[in-house]
Amino acid sequence: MTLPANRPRVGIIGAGMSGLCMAATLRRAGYRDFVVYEKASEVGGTWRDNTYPGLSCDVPSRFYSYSFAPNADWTRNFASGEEIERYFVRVTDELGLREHIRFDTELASARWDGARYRLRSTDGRTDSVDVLVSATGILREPKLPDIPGLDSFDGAAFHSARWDHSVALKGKRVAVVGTGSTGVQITGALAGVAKPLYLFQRTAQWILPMPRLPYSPVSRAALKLVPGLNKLSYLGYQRIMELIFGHAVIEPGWQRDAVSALCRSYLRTTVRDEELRAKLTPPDEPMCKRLIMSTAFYPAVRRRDVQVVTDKIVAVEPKGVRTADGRVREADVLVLATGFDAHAFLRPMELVGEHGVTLEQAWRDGPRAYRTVAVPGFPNFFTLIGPHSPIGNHSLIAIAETQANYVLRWLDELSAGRVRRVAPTTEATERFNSDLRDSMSGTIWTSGCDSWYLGPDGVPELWPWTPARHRRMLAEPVPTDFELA
Ligand code: NA7
Repeated sequence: MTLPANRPRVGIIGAGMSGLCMAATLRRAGYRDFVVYEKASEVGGTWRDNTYPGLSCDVPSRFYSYSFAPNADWTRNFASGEEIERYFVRVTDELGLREHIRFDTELASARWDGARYRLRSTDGRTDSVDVLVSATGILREPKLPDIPGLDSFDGAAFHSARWDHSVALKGKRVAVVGTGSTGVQITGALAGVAKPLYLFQRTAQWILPMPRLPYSPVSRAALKLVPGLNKLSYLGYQRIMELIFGHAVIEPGWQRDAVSALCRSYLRTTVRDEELRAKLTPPDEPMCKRLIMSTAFYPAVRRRDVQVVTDKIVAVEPKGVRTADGRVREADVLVLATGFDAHAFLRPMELVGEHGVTLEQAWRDGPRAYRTVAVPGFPNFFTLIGPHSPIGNHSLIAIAETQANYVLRWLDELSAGRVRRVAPTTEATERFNSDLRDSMSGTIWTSGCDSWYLGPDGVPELWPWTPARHRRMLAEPVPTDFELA
């Protein structure tokens, strides 16, 4: 029986990079009945929340853009956080997405009632949708370190994703905890501003020298004049990223050797002081943790007014940070660049699927999705940048686009009335996850290090194949992998 054509009403959770991607994909395909629920009062997600000094993206800007919304105006090869946030605001307005966004609306729950999802926001408002798309991002929930005495600090203390811009930094004693991408960028920006700057490093990180270079007005004008150049540049960067990093992280080969050699020689040639170099030499392989790109960090930590502290932090005290050697580094400002809970997914929101089973229950043993985009037992529910998406040093925008287009394929099926309810089978999901696990062993992430890439069971929650394989896998839905009604 063919059901009457009926465009489903779609709910999207989050107006960050991937939520906007889904919204734009729907609008471009002619869908109008969709709502984006956004807990804040502006778009941008992690790019709205993170405003720390030195913030920039580690994916080239011409590739870290929606393919359908090229930006000839990028001012640098690696755009600053502020510029990226402006880009998302502009795309939102230019593509007419703002009218679909319900700002200041945090969803508390979504419950499948057998036909639709009943939604409730934290302030008690209700709504219902036929299809629900989670676009809640991965770097959303700041992770505070478990350091005794954190609350006792007399000065200003904040997480890097909640930067307090009212706090003056010039000439102040600043302590930064954490040497991930964030701590490294902050150090590069605050060296010479803070006096002194203490960088508390638990584990050294490999750094790839990637200079941030401005684009000339001429090249920007050329890209505006000839839009094809923008496309060419996008494709060029995509090819390079996929050829180098796409392979380096998943299998041994010249790409891995080249990145590794470059990181090692950069450290050797840039940090001549042996004691400092020993401190900065990571115990693991380059790319085991997410690779950091910077040319500002090593020059920063070579300064006399910047100190890399490797003694274990034992407590924060009113005057500063105490380390295991008994020393207290006194500070006026304490910055916690300690990362995010990358496994929060929709939490704290509650999602209830068939038979009253919550996503929390379904994911008791760790997040498992069908091909990164759907979950058995949760009909008409899709995830963007969900579990095992190919996020390792790749453009998340490109990944989100692939996934949004996949969701669109199912929406078209629903619209045409060919199906009303779509959920992947447990069997297909398990098969996919078992293949994933079997393929993890050659990846660099299993070479022995701790990072936000690893799940609670120590298995990387990443994609062990090439980004191209992800695109191919999601190019067409496989109906036999689904329970359709
Ligand atoms: P990351 O990459 O998770 O880095 C967090 C850093 O904080 C890392 O150096 C941690 O050391 C350190 N950390 C965490 N807890 C503690 C405690 N208790 N004591 C000392 N040091 C601690 O987060 P970022 O914000 O830098 O980057 C996240 C992503 O954003 C990044 O990968 C890019 O994709 C953009 P550890 O290495 O665990 O020893």
